[in-house]
Amino acid sequence: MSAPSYETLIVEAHGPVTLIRLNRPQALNALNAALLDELAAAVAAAEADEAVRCLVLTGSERAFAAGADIKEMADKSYADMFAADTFTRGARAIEQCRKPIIAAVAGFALGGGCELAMMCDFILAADTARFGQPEINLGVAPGIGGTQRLTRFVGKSKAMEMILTGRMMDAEEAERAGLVSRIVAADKLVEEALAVAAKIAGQSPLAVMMNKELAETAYETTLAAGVAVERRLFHSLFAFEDQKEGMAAFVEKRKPAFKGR
Ligand code: CO8
Repeated sequence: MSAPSYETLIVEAHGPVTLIRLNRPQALNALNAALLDELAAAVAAAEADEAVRCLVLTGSERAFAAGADIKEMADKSYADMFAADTFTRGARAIEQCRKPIIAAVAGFALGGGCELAMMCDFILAADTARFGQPEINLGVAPGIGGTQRLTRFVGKSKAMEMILTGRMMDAEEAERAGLVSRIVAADKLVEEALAVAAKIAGQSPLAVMMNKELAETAYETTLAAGVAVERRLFHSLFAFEDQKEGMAAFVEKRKPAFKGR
C-alpha cells in the first residue's frame, strides 16, 4: 500500500506504529497552515487505519517545532485569523485522536511547538530538548492551549514565570516539573519512542483506548466523578474478549494474544 506523500511531513509505517516527522527544516519546523493541515490529514489517516495502534510525533534533532510560523502570521488581521480559524483543525485532529500519540521532542519545542507536544498523550524528551512559551516576546499569547496545559502540567508558579518572561526550560527541569515522562539520549530518541509505541501497540487496542480516555478524564472533571467513570469503564472492560485473553494468559503463564475484540 503506498502511503500518501506530504510536503511538510515525513510519515513512516513501523509495523503497527505510525511515525510522523515534522519536516520544515528551513524554519525549524515552524507550524504553518500547510503543515497543520497535513498533520490533521496524517493523524486522521492513522486513526482510520485499523492496523495502526500508536503514533509517534517527532521533529528533527534541532527542533521539534519552534512555534507557529511567525512570518506567515505577522501581517494577518484579526478577521484573517478568525475566518481561517487558524490552528483549530490541526489541534482537533490530535486532541480527538483515540489512539495514543507520543511526542518525541529533541531541540526546541517553543510556542505552538510546545503546545503541540503537550496535546500528545505524553512527551519523551531528548537531553537536548528545550521547552518554552515565548509568545510574550512577540506581543501575543499562546493560542493552542499553552496557558492551560502548561499550567496543568507544571503548576501555576513555573508556568506563569515561563509564560510571562518567555524563559525556556531544559529537559532536566521539564522532567523534574512533570512536563515530560523521561529523558533519553538525543541519538536514541526516535528508537526509544518507537520501542515504547511498539509496547503500547502490543496491548489490547480497546483497553488502550479506554485507558487513554480515562487518564484524560482526570483533566476534565472532579476526582469523585472521574473515579466513578473509571469504575464503570473498568466493569465494561469485562465485556471484551481481550479481558478474558489477558487474564487467562496470566494464569497460564503465557503471552496474551489480544484481538481487539
Ligand atoms: N516562525 C517562522 N520562522 C522561524 C520560526 C518561527 N516560529 N522559528 C525559527 N524560524 C526560522 C528563522 O527565521 C530562521 O530562518 P532564516 O534562516 O530564513 O532567517 C530559521 O528558522 C533558523 O532560525 P534561527 O536562525 O533563529 O535559529 P537560532 O538557532 O539562532 O534560534 C530559536 C533558534 C531560538 C528557536 C529562534 O529561531 C526563535 O526564537 N524562534 C521563534 C520562537 C518563537 O517565538 N516561537 C513562538 C511563535 S508564536 C506561536 O507559536 C503562537 C502559537 C499559537 C498560535 C495560535 C493561533 C490561533
